Amino acid sequence: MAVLLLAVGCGSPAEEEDTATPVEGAPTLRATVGTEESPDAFEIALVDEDGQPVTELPAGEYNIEVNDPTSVHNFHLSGGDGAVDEKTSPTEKIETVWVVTFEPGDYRFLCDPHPSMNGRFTVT
Ligand SMILES: [Cu+2]
Repeated sequence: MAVLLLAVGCGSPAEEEDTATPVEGAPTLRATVGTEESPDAFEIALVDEDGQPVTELPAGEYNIEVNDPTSVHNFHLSGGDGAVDEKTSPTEKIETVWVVTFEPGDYRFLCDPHPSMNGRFTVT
């Protein structure tokens, strides 16, 4: 049985089975739930490299740095008619990287236990 460890304040994060190797040259997005000050805050966000909320993206491959520092929320990203469906666990605190290929279409992200925490964007 795999034991998942979250390294806190440590230079070498534990390797997670579902942590992908970031693709060089692919844009990086950041997916977060909660806030730095308050991990349990009812906030969810997907931002680009400049920290701007994602509303529209060109299709292609992306690295998504996921930060889910809370055991009450999760981050669930899906869309593109099934092109992408990735999520963290609501009960698990995790930092991970997803490598996804966005096909044109509508996408949304939400917290499954609190679906009013959500956002959407379009890939063209
Ligand atoms: Cu939630």
